[in-house]
Amino acid sequence: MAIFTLEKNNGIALVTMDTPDSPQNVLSEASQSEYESILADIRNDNSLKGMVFASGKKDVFLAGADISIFQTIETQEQAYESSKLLHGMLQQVADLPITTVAAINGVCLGGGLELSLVFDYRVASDSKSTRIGVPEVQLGLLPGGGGTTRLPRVVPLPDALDMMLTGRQLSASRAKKIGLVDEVVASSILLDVAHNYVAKGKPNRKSGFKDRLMRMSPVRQFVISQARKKVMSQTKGKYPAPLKILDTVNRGLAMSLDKALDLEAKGFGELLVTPESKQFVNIFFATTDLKKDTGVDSDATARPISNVGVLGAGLMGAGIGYVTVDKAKTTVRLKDISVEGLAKGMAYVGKLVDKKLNRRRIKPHQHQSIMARLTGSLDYRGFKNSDVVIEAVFEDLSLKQRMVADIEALSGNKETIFATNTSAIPIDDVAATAKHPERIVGMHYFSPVEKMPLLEVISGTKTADWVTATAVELGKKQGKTVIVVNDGPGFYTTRVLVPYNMEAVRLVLEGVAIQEIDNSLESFGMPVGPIKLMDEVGIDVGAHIVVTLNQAFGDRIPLIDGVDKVLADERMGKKNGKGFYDYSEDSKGKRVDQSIYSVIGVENPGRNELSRQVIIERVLFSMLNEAAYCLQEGILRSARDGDIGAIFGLGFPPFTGGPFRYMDSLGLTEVRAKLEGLHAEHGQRFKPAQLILDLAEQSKGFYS
Ligand code: 3H9
Repeated sequence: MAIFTLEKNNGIALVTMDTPDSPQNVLSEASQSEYESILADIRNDNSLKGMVFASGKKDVFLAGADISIFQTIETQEQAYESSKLLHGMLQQVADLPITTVAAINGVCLGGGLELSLVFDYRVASDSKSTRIGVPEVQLGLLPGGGGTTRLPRVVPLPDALDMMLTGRQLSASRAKKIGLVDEVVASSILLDVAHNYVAKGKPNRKSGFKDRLMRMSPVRQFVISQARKKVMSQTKGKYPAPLKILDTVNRGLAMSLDKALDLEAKGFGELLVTPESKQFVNIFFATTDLKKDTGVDSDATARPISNVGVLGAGLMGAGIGYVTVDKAKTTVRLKDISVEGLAKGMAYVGKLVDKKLNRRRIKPHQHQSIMARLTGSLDYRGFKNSDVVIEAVFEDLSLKQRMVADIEALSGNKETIFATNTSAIPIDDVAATAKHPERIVGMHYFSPVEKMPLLEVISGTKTADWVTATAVELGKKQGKTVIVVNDGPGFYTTRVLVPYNMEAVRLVLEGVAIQEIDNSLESFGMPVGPIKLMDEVGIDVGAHIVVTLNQAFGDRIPLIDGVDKVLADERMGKKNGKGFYDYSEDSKGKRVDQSIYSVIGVENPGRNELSRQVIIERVLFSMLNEAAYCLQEGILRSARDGDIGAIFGLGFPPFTGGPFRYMDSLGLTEVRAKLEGLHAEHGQRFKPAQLILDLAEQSKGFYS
């Protein structure tokens, strides 16, 4: 079956792209020859006065170039050629003497937008699925199908840069506002309107004075340098793609279109072979895989969910409530023990929905229906019909167990799932007193829930597969990337964080300056350093988990007396304004609180001037080794889940591909040697996971 169909009517050619047996349209080798023969047909038909290009798919216009091809490209030259090839294909439309119109309905990304840029007109549907953007930067690439060249010639430079540097996807109305599309219409009339555009003939697009000024050297240089500053502060120069985009746009705007396209192809070639881009592509396919993963190995499926109960209206509970009413579009009953707590939680949800309205992401009637899905209560009224109840209360085992009993008593014959949102309490412990332990599951959300992309679902020893699958499905509907892990102290994300944080505290006790430790890990690519992170998460929370892990793993995760001293000084971190950092008005957490050193008995802080390399190795390898233990013990189902969990849950630098991909890139022999060295010098806590030793022995990696 063909990818493209061509119909001619009244002098207008309608080209429809509809890749058979695929949910997506992508530009691939398979589509190239068909595309060229259709264009040759159009070119040679003198009776035609126009061409309309549309998609036959309901929610997709064109998702860009086929990303899987990038995995087969080995050299810069091959990548350069693939960009040139696409340029050539698109130029054939640009060169047509007839009027051309792209009718955009559904996602129009990367090469999809680049294709539409060579058309005389772009008309888009107002459908929610119409999202227009150049997400190449998220693959460590630049838009190599004419994006860096044509986009800043079509829309104002700051808008073009914003799109290219963030990969932001615009709604049709936003695209219209910046001049990226000519008109936005209902999808039912999209094709008719597109056909009408042919009568307008070729447009005479002269850019306005402001746009021309923007492209002139001094103004352009200023805009670019401001953007570069922002990129550097956000990425610390760790990501080659945004910097290459800026350089290519800057130089390209001073060139003819042809020369600029060639420069773009060179930049694309350089980026595609970087290790960073390879890892981003791996992440793309890992997250795509996870979208299809039910989370269980059996063929158990998720049950439908209409009502969700949330226990506890604090920041966590309210956040869970919000993503459930907004994204999952499911009714939520939110319960708290105090009127104030409940009111605060409901207001929190309200504020987030208001924000969407104010930003015109939703219409007033949608605001109303989202809010109508949320009700609150101080008792269990309304919980009887819950399909899933998620508790988001304190980390207190007996409180959680009491809630399980309450819900079991209420639900009668209904098989209500009880999901516990805990970061470390084993699910089997919560289920220990339950009548139906098979209906207990862990759903570990990250704070703030509305922003953090990960959900770690924890399957207890007795959790039924349908329960795990339902929790996974609910998480996906809430917009989360979901990994499923097996039960154990700290599960996966918390467990790997503990040795990482503790090693950092140990360095402080050895006299290394706190700021230097945090700077070192940030220079590796972590979003915040480990000590700062402890302040953010709550030192009390961290300290509690260390004890749990120490009980489970003994010498491998030893206790540190420094943490007790911090707590004894009533320092819980950011939440009570006292921690390792100074939260006074003039510092606001930016500076280390120097008094912390005497609290933990460190004299002459900073006396130990370890190199960044040594600091990074000690702290990082604590995490890497623990991640390997989690895979070895079956806490993790796969290295893929470990990578995605660490990147989306802990901010592990995405350009490394995650802890497992990173270890693979170092080579397991190297990882083993490092760990053995650390083990010999610092003792049991660096004892290498057997899995690392085995893989190194077999000259294998986690993925190979
Ligand atoms: C580019 O265009 C470079 C040019 O500038 C220059 C070139 C020289 N390629 O995510 P889903 C597959 S770079 C290959 O579950 P959704 C996906 O793997 C490209 N495959 O659906 C999956 O396959 P499978 C710039 C792709 O509805 C299936 O489609 N474009 C591509 O949740 C369903 O995907 C992008 O970065 C692709 N381009 O989300 C867009 N796109 O079923 C990347 C999708 O076998 N794509 N697939 O596992 C996306 O963001 C989302 O997939 C999309 C749909 C929003 C389109």
